[in-house]
Amino acid sequence: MIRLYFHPTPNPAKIALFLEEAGLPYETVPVDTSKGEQHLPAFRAVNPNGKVPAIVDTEGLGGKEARVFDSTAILLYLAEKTGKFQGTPEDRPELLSWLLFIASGLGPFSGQAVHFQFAAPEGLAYAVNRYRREAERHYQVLNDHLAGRVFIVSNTYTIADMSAWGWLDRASRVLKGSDDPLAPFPHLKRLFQTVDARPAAQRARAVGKDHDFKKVSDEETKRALFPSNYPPAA
Ligand SMILES: N[C@@H](CCC(=O)N[C@@H](CS)C(=O)NCC(=O)O)C(=O)O
Repeated sequence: MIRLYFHPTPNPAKIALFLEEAGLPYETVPVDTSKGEQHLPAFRAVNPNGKVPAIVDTEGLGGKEARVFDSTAILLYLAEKTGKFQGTPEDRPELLSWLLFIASGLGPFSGQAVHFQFAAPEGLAYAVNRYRREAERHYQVLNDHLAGRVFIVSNTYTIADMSAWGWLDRASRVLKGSDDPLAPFPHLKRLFQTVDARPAAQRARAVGKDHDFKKVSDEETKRALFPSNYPPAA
């Protein structure tokens, strides 16, 4: 059994997608990051970095319980465990390259673009411009790679596509104000639509719907999500 520590945000969504695609039995454990539940000691024992997603696999290697945190680590772990969605051994260099491109570039720049347009104080035009442009630049790199391809790696559906789907789903927030944010990136848009049309993607979207996650963004939320903006408690 796998326990998925979850909040309805892009990085956990990737793991929900994998679990639904692979048909692995799992239990969802809600972590309401707007209430600060990511900082509770019980969750920190699963992810010392205090972010979702994380998983506990009660039947890890040799039957030993294993925790895994960070969406890319989890995708690689689950792909290795199941032998699914990782392409062939020859695909490994491309798979790792694109996974890390998303993990260290497309994802974080998208996240910062959202932060500076929706959460930061107004008037930080330099930051908004920088993160939007960097998100767009990463979109362009992946878009160019996808010309003439169906999927990111070797025309096979892999964890790299799942990883991209999690963040491309938020393109309208990354490129705030655009009605069709992926239109300038037609190959990327096609990839997103191909993954999004899969039945497992629809099931992944339903994960956590039965939980009443906090929706309002108040002082508690800001302190929970951006603790480094506040001086440490005396
Ligand atoms: N590199 C991490 C990033 C995880 C991350 O930033 N998760 C967000 C949700 S998408 C989160 O937990 N935010 C709450 C917080 O930062 O306190 C991954 O890919 O899993």
